[in-house]
Amino acid sequence: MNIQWYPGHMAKTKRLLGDKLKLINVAVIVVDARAPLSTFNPDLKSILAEKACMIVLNKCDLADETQTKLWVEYYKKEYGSALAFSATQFKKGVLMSAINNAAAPIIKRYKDKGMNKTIRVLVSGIPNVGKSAIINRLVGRKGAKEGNKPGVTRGLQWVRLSDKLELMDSPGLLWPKIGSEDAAVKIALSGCIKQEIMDLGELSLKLIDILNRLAPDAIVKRYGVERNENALATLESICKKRGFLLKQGEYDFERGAKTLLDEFKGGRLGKITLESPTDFE
Ligand SMILES: Nc1nc2c(ncn2[C@@H]2O[C@H](COP(=O)(O)OP(=O)(O)OP(=O)(O)O)[C@@H](O)[C@H]2O)c(=O)[nH]1
Ligand SMILES: [Mg+2]
Repeated sequence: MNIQWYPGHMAKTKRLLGDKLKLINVAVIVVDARAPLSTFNPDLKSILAEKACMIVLNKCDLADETQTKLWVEYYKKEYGSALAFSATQFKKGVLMSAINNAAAPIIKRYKDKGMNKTIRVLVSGIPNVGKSAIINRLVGRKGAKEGNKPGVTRGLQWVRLSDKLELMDSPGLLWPKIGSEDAAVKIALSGCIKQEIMDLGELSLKLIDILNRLAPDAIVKRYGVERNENALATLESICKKRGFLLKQGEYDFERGAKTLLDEFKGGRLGKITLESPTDFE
């Protein structure tokens, strides 16, 4: 299953980010709370090695609460600062204070030197994790373009937050070769890879297998179908229940697959996290 996606604009963004790096004081790295490690871009670790970093597990409104807590602890140990957030459900307070905390020592250092400089905060991460939504939540207006598909933001963009702070929105960045298929599947299931390049039928069968393991009742509850270990049979039952039929009376698997994937991404199957820190021990 080929779900590698590294178009030219990502390579260009990586280059541009490298050029702008000396201007950045704080880096907010956004991951998807439903797959917090798989949606963390390892390239950013090296780019941002010397910066004050903070990991934001966004879309936590769609994730399992217990798992989110474990992941916040994991990232706190790893990077010092991490928090769960929802750009669509939370007020900006928790995130704002975390950014202010990260900025405070830098502001003080400038002040001690008699300088009154703007602190620049980069918001970075893979496509569609909610970077622009987070910026909009922080500034309280739609200063950055958002959209329910990956690859919306093109080019780096500064958005002023206050007289002291400036935020930089950046296009989602994947990396040239996603190591494991397991990670690629979770990235795809979180909506971070362009749909057009994927085999949605195959992806939906993988989702059914994962759900059978992690949340065995989710599909049964949502679609009123019988539990079945066979993914294809399950997809068929979903099509049957929803009346997804083609003219010749065959099942419209494509429509079934797309519906299942969209409803999972939209949180309609429940708050489900696809990986746990213990999976990686
Ligand atoms: N449920 C939920 N949806 C969110 C959250 N944050 C963002 N979204 C939605 O996720 C989609 C992507 O958000 P964007 O802010 O455009 O994501 P991005 O990371 O800037 O994406 P690119 O610019 O394409 O890299 C939009 O439809 C948002 O409304 C969240 O916390 N919870
Ligand atoms: Mg964006």
